[in-house]
Amino acid sequence: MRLPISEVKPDTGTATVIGWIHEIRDLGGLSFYILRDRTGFLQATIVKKKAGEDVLAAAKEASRESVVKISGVVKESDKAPGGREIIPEKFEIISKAETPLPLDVSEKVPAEIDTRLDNRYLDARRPKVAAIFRIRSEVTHAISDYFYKNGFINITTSKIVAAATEGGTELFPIAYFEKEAFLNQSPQLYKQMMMGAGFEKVFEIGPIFRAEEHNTTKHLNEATSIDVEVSFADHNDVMALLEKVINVAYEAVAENCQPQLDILGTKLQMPSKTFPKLPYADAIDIAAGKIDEDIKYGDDLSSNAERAIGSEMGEHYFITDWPRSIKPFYAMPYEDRPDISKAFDMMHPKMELSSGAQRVHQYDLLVEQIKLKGLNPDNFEFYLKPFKYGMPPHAGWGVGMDRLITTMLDLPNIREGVLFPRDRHRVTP
Ligand code: AMO
Repeated sequence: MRLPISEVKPDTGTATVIGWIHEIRDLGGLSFYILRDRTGFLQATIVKKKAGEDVLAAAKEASRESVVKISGVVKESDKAPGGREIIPEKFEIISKAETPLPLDVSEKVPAEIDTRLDNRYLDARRPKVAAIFRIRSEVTHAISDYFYKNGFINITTSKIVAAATEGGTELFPIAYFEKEAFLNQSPQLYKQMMMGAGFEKVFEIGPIFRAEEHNTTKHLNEATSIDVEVSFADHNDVMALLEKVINVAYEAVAENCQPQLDILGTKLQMPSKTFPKLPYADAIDIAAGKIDEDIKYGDDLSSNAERAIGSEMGEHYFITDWPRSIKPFYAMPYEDRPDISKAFDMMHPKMELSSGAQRVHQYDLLVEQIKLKGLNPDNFEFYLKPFKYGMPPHAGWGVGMDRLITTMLDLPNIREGVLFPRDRHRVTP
């Protein structure tokens, strides 16, 4: 029976392990094969004078990153990883790796991000890379778990759609028989329709597609969004939910991923329980005072402006009370200040993590706002119809999962936390 490497202990008889050869060191009469699986490292020590012919022949043939099966007695050894070593009685090559390797898994030779992404299967054998994805899995689990425990229904909405939600310029058109169709930018309209269906609290963790042309360290053309929508809630209610969800994610990683944080050398900066709320007008003032850019009320915030405000705030924070003119048609205006919407962004000091709002639930106002954006309400018929037949007040948000991981682990590039990133130049692997 194969033992995971972390479970290999000295003085428990003969053990069998299967793993990749991480490193080979040949010292003449003695050679060391460091085996690796996802649980850790194990040294196989071969004393050439004592080893059997078969073991010596297989060991000689084995190359780095080959998958091998080794059986033998495990002994204590203070110099070996984990304080033990295996003395092979059987040594079998299960899958031999060609040489040279496209990438050095043992990290002695650093590789460019493009080489790493081209060979992601090899790159992900590196403990640091594997640690990021183990943490991402934990975040997905913890957030989903929180939603399930709090009465949310997990929904899956279509990614092939006929209309834009977040503005028409960033859509990927697709060939869809005789019809015009696109990849969805956001589950926005669908999660709102499920409020019309009476589902009350929904969430979806899934892909969003944005045909953004810029190539940056925080934009992808395919991202993962954590979306929620809640009925009988306003913008303040869902901001409180968002604070909770971010805290849940960090707490789960702190509790369950310390070994991975150690591998990465990362110390988590735990977020506050509640985040300060900065009105948009004040955010503009801060940015205007700090950066050398012509910036005025009504402008969207550039990356420079976001960073300037972020360094002033120094922690997660909300930007609230956005001008209606720069937020999507579905954001609810204040009753007494119709030019300002009940929309918010949630920011990490380094970048935006989320947008959300209380939504318009009145049919006439929604049609008016669609028109104000220069869009044609006829294209939104499927979405508008539920608003005619009993739509509860509702609010929600979307968090970029990839950005959440990037900022949590202080990664230099969003691509580090995405298995197979899609950007302007990359559609493979
Ligand atoms: P928004 O367009 O702000 O809002 O997107 C929500 C969050 O998704 C992430 N995100 C991206 N991450 C990486 N690359 C991209 N190209 C990219 N685009 C977006 C960001 C962003 O904050 N429907 C609304 C949400 C809502 O109101 O519920 C929406 O899509 O972290």
